[in-house]
Amino acid sequence: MSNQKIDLTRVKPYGDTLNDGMMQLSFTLPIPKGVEAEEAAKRLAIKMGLEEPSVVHSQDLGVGFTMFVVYGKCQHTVDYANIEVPKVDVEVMDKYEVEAFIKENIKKDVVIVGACTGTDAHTVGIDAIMNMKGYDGHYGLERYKGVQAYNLGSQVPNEDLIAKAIELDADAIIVSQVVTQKDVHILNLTQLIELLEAEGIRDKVVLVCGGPRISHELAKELGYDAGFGRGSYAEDVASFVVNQMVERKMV
Ligand code: B12
Repeated sequence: MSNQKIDLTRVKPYGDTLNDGMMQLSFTLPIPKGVEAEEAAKRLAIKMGLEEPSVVHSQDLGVGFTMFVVYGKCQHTVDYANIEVPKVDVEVMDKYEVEAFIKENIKKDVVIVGACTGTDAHTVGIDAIMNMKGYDGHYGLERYKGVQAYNLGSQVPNEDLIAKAIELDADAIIVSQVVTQKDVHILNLTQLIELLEAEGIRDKVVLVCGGPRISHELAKELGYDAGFGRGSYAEDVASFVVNQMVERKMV
């Protein structure tokens, strides 16, 4: 494999040999487990563009539903060479570099207020970014010298988040949205922007959102300064906030 040149304009899945197209997928159908169910799964895989599909596992889910794992050959390729994805444009500093940056360039504590808003009850994402112990070996904002981090928790109405930000004279508001069913995240995030504009403080804060299905592109479209997705850490958002404060002369 290593001797073969990879054409980045036409990449396809790899199983045993380069470009063999082998891939695996799993899904559930609302039908009872059996040979007919496996045949249905195979036919569906063919319609999805897989050649020579085989059902390598099927599991009765107990209520007339069956989960399948199917292996097959993908016929399609993708042009990787010409993909451009909008990304947060900042050099990420580690915790200590952020602390030094604040001391040198901002010369006051940076106040960051965060919450998971609306009906969304998922606290783990915002805790990962803000809480003292952080996430995956990366300390959260509460641990940063020169940062005053206020984590309001989950199911926080946008009005309460704004009221707290005004009370604390926050430099940044950071919002977590994990549930995206029926586009509830779009509604929540849009409402926050509208309320901030109505209060006349949208431009006075660095406004950031994050969550597993949030992209920088979506965040910008909605009127946020940046968006952070899966695998983000406190230093990513901290680096962005402090740089923005300096760029926008908020210090
Ligand atoms: C734990 C969990 C719960 C717990 C939450 C407990 C708690 N205290 O948080 C409970 C059981 C309460 C729960 C409830 C529900 N859940 Co739930 N839950 C999960 C689960 C298994 C893990 C989420 C998690 O903790 N991830 C770990 C954290 C660290 O990851 P993260 O959130 O992505 O955060 C990272 C990044 O996204 C980013 N980030 C996140 N926020 C922010 C914010 C900022 C500012 C920044 C910079 C970065 C950032 O940084 C973090 C660290 O890298 C997921 C499935 C999954 N495996 O993801 C489903 C999941 C999120 N839940 C789901 C659903 C549907 C629900 C319910 C609606 C179920 C129901 N029908 O009742 C309810 C909703 C309740 C509500 N009102 O919100 C769906 C959402 C589907 C969708 N597309 O919207 C998921 C994806 C499960 C699924 N596959 O269906 N859930």
